[in-house]
Amino acid sequence: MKKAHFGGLFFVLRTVPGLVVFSARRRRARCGNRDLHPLRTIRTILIRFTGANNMALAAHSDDLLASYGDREDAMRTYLEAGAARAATLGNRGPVRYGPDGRLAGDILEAYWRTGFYVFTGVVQPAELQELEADLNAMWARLPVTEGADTDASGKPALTTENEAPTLFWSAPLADPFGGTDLANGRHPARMFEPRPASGAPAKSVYLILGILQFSEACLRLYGHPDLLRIAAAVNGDDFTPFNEALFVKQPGIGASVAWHQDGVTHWDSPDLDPGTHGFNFQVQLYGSTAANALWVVPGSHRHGKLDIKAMVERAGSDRLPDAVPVLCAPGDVSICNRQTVHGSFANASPDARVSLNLGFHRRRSVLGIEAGGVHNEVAVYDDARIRERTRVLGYAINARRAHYPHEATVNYAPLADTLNEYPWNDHARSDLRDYNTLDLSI
Ligand SMILES: O=C(O)CCC(=O)C(=O)O
Repeated sequence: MKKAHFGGLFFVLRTVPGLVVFSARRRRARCGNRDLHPLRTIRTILIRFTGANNMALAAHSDDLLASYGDREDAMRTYLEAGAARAATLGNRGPVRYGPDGRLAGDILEAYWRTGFYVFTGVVQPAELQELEADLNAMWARLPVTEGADTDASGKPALTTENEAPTLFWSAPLADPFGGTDLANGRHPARMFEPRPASGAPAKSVYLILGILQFSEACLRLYGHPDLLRIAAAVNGDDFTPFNEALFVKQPGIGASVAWHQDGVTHWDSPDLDPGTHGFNFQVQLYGSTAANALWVVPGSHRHGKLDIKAMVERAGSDRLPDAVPVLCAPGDVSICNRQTVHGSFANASPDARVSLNLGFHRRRSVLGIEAGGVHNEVAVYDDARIRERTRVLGYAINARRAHYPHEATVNYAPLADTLNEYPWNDHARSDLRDYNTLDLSI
């Protein structure tokens, strides 16, 4: 562990050899107060992706930092204040279990109080390296431009055979959803779009759905015993899948995700409670900083559907006053309640964020519900549909067991008697194609 002191705040950064090395350059002496800005002081000196979209861009020049224009000072103050508020919430630490083997009660209390929790050090460096290698290989196979059939090397691109929606593209530092009717209009206010550096690609991928079909390392993480135990503690032993996605916030390019609440179906239900629309894990490959993190308004999951447009208008900008960044080191895993008001700013910083989202629901929130339309077709989520979608978790658990035969295993109750029906083999690999058409999206 290494402690670095940035602009009056302590950030605890773990350094994973060969993956990511952070260095802090305190340039206040040279440049005065401007250097308090995390966008200026945190420098990623080794993040190397290769491939068609050039994930690293290697473009962490000061050009990026001019892009906030006259908002730069306000943004700097906001990022620092948000990180300081996050440090007071008491909702981070290693995964702990009680004597009964269930997730520790104080962790659950902190999650239900704030709407999110950061589990530190869940994914070990060796597994992170496998994840990075897989994602590098996948990234090199993306279509060379939006709609192209081939990757940068002229071979058929990763997604040419897919019918389900997979790749989401954005102009650099843009807000593709904010203020539009997309996704049921759930991103009602547009985020500030900083000016990208010259030379940024016209468009690049920032979100990949159905990610488990493209990466066995991601699939294996889906069956991680700690993740399954946390999901059982939050959503009950009979929890169900929701969807899985990869958010990529490339330095100087990554799109914003405008403030939103995720749920669709149950907002007007008399039975609505803070857990009704489930939660998402985010597994962090490179960690996150105030400048590139997911931000959450703590406690907002307890107040039903909120008027986000009015919140932004009251704030006078997209800098919601109470929001905090979900700060992570590489290998940390956060859970975020889908009913919280959450979002992320365009990544004008020099640091990449690569987050694997794994979403889960309570079975009773999903069973018998007619839903869909955001991630896939509208359908009734009956028992057969839930079982079919859950097979992906069966593959994940078996793929993980085969890869890590000495790891303690965990029982996922709904597959307790049928897990061996989902062996991880070539049939399973092809069965995953377009599995996300069956996502359980509520
Ligand atoms: O990671 C991000 O920037 C956005 C994530 C998000 O909106 C979500 O998990 O629902």
